[in-house]
Amino acid sequence: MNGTVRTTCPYCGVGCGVLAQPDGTIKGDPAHPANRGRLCSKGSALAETLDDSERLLHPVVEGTRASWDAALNLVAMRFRETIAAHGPDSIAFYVSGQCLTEDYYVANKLMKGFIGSGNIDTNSRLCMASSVAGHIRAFGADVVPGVYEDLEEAELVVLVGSNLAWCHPVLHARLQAARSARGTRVVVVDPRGTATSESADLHLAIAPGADVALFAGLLVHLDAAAAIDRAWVAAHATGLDEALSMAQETAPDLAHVASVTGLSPAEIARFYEWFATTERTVTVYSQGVNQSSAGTDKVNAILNCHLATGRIGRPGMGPFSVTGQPNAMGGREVGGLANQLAAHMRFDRPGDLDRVRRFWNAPTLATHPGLKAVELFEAVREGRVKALWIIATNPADSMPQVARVRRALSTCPFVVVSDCWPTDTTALAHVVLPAAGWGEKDGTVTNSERRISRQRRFREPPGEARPDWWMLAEVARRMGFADAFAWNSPAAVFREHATLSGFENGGTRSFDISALAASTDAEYEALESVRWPRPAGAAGGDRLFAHGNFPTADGRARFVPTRWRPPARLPDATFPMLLNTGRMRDQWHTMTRTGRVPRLMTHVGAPTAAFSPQDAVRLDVAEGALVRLRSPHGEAVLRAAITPAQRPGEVFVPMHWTDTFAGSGPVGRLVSAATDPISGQPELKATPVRAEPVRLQWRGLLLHRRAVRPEGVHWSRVPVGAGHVLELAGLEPLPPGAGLGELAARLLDAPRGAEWLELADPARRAWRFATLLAGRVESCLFIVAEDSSTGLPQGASLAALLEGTVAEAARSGLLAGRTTAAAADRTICACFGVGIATLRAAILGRRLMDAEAIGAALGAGTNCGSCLPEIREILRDTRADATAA
Ligand SMILES: Nc1nc2c(c(=O)[nH]1)N[C@H]1C(S)=C(S)[C@@H](COP(=O)(O)OP(=O)(O)OC[C@H]3O[C@@H](n4cnc5c(=O)[nH]c(N)nc54)[C@H](O)[C@@H]3O)O[C@H]1N2
Ligand SMILES: Nc1nc2c(c(=O)[nH]1)N[C@H]1C(S)=C(S)[C@@H](COP(=O)(O)OP(=O)(O)OC[C@H]3O[C@@H](n4cnc5c(=O)[nH]c(N)nc54)[C@H](O)[C@@H]3O)O[C@H]1N2
Ligand code: SF4
Ligand SMILES: [Mo]
Repeated sequence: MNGTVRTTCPYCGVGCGVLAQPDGTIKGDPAHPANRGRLCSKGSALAETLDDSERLLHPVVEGTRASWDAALNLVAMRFRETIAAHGPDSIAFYVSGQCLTEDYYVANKLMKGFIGSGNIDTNSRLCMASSVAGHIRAFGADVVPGVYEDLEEAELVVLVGSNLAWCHPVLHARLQAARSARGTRVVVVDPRGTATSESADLHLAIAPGADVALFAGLLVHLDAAAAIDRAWVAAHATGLDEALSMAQETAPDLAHVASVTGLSPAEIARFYEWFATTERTVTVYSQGVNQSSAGTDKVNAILNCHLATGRIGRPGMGPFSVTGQPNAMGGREVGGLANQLAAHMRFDRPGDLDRVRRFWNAPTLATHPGLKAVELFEAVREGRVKALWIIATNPADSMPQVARVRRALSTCPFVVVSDCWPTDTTALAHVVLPAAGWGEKDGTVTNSERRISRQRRFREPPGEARPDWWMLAEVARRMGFADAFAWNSPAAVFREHATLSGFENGGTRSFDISALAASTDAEYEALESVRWPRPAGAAGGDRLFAHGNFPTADGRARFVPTRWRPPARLPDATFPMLLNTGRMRDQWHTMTRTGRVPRLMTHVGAPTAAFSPQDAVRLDVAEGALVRLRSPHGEAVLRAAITPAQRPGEVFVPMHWTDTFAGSGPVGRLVSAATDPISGQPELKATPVRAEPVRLQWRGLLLHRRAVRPEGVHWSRVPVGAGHVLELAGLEPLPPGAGLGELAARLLDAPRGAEWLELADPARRAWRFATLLAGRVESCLFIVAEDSSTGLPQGASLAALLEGTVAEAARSGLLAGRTTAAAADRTICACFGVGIATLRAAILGRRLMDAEAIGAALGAGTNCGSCLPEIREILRDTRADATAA
């Protein structure tokens, strides 16, 4: 397509504007208010994800390619039959915060309005549900009152359960820029030390799950310090007394809060004092708050403190739930959660059901909420739900207790999955529908600050891939609902969605974008990003609630009494440690896109289990050693990473790796499915586990053209130029004699007729193998026994072996020589591709004294800045080494 196309990043909820340029490159949109030209490492690498080689290209039914017509007819027929035999609640959709608003609107309308069940839930249940529930309890609606500028205008920013530097990097960069300009104080509340806490003024390494106690204690302190804004509260809120007396019960004094949170009274007092005395305070919170069996109470404990001080909706102050996915917010607007209706209307509010029914002309509107994600997959497993459509999410990896979820999927009579790539979920589907992905479809997304931006198409979808809204509407038509699903473009869907938001609204619902309801196709195409609310005929898009006007019956906000309780499952003698899970800087969820980009795999290339040094000693594991983690739900073998950033008794494993990328599989194998009683959000950050060392017998490195998944060894893989490099770790002793050749043959998995090269060095307990086809390397294997006196080559240095052909004469050298190539340079700054060795050399060689000097010399850290904490650490270590030498 011609010209530069303005679109929006498909990853996190910051919602950065992106320019797709005609030469195929991607850069930040300087005119977009969310990022003003900046992008993080993931956004900067978007062009590298636009590779069609592994995409799903055609509908597939029971493993066989099918036409769209046949596949859609089958889906519609099976749904109709299932409804006829078992009723509407025997069908469910499981969708995603990565659907565009238009996709989401159509899915919700089909399920709630026309199939007539509430059974549509979304991966936002694992992500934002506690914030949604907390907002509704306090404000009467799911509204984030603040805007991004607040982080720049604040004097104190409190980050609770948020690793902003890695998970919302561009927003973090905006905060850091404001800090250098005006000295904003930053407090981080997180059990772990993170890239975010590294630069904070105060890091409260709180005991897992203790946030309610911390914020209840803060409410008590605000009262004692006379920091409560009594006039504002009297005018705009109710329930302070009840909330305060519950707070006094659950967090009576500093000593008590200290004992529950594991923090010192002095650090708690410092935080309380800063909060009480700083009017311009923003509290940002994310998954450390939401993904908890007390998630909703954590949210309300925070909101209580902002309501008490009247610090809401004014510049530089407010509670700020930052959304994870690019369209987490949009999904909440259309009613994508099982307990919402549509356009912020509710099952439990008089009049809403009738209103939606009339607007949609829906014969069989659902009258009660449907199943929430964890319950939903349980219902599938128990056979109550008999047909399921999964769209833009990978629950076989991302749900807790994934073994149960996979069992549910494999026993469900009819599973449809729409995705762009093959995943562990598509592997369990009866019908796989190829979805058009980012850059291939049109629609809108809403970011954390309620800003609606266009995603625009700039390339052709590969094969027969089609947008999700189209598939849904086609199935609806084939089920007999043609009139209600007659749109011919996403613009038409958007107009209906915008119209519904204003329908009989009259100021009762905050979510109102009726000003956009009459957008022509051309206006939709050109739509500049806008923040809601945008009611027809009125200004909008500002902060909300500064002057009350909450969307409750009496216009007042509610304080919610919250009592601290520990995580649902606590460590015991069998499972003595607590497993925490979360994100890494350069990976996105189950890695279907970022795991295919070599440079995004160089920051962290394999999953690890992070332990405190104390636990490492207790467990007798060294850095890089193998450990087995067990929970009541499953087990996994991982490499240990030892870091003082971990609290003793806790272990952290990233959520990203799946069976596609590592032998350990998804951490969801271990994670428990205990949920918050109000939001239904699972406790993904606190599962009791047991860790034990695993003796390593041999180590290996496998270079392969194909994405093989070896069995019987521990492995993880990274993509390199024309293939993959796998790190192997053998848990069984190396077999003697011919057994070793058999092991090698199994791992090398060579095509028929391949040439076999072998170089054994039994004295040093090292072996090398290669297979070639027509002079081209197919696979190489390097094995050293644990007691070997030699090492393995660097994985990255092997990539070149897959390029070109190897001449006859050079074949012996293939195994002997090339393997000692330069050590791989672990990437620190992904934006400019600067590695640790380059940084160290420059720090010493050019006498660079601070991060600014490094930025000026190498560019490193000057784009998104999310590597700055690591650059500062490397600077400190390198200079310390130099001084010591
Ligand atoms: N690089 C990257 N960025 C992403 C994503 C990604 O996959 N990769 N995903 C996006 C999505 S969907 C989401 S939801 C966001 C998530 O963004 P974040 O919520 O910032 O990310 P997490 O790493 O899941 O969790 C944040 C922190 O919560 C802490 N935590 C654990 N238990 C507790 C507790 O009891 N109390 C407190 N206070 N903290 C606790 C963890 O130690 C962790 O550091 O990131 C978005 N951005
Ligand atoms: N243990 C643990 N588990 C977690 C979390 C955690 O912190 N710890 N975090 C939870 C959270 S907050 C989240 S948000 C979830 C995320 O979990 P998932 O939603 O399962 O993760 P993704 O890998 O983002 O899956 C999105 C899928 O949609 C596909 N896709 C991309 N674009 C499109 C499109 O346009 N159409 C279609 N049809 N498909 C598309 C991708 O290829 C991918 O397979 O994980 C949750 N699970
Ligand atoms: S911060 Fe990074 S991942 Fe998030 S929207 Fe911006 S570029 Fe995309
Ligand atoms: Mo999320």
